[in-house]
Amino acid sequence: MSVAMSNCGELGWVSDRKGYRYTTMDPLTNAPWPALPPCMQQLATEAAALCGFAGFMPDACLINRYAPGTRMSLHQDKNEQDFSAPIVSVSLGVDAVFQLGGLQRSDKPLRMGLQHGDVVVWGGEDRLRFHGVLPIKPQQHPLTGADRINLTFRKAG
Ligand code: MD6
Ligand code: FE
Repeated sequence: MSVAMSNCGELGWVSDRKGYRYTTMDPLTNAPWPALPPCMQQLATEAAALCGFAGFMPDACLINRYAPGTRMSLHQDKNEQDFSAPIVSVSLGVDAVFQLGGLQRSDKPLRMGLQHGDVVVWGGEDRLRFHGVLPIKPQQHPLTGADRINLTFRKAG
């Protein structure tokens, strides 16, 4: 099972034969990614500031849809240019269990439940921690049905 992905903002994250990278165009439409809605940019900037990262200006928002059974294995987010900017993650829809690990893949992760509306910010010395999502359990949410939507705001370029 894999996560369905799209993007909004100036840059979008794509994975293809050439590997993982950020592009200014959606390869499925050959058009620029849709603009980041101002209210969402503001939410990401305010959440980052509350966590000590003033002036966070995301240029990319990854949109991930997790169907039941879908997981994301432990990984680091390291395709961005500037690791001094945090990552802001907004969870919508059904519940998930987030794993927050250390700087080595082998470090034992802690588990955190994430519910509709939860926001996680990681940055500074924690920016490159391994993280992931356990398989989504079958459940229903009034707004998203069986799915979980995750938005991650980044300064990619
Ligand atoms: C989450 N998402 O879904 C965390 N990373 O709660 C991620 O860590 C993530 O959704 C890289 C690319 C897409 C993602
Ligand atoms: Fe990630």
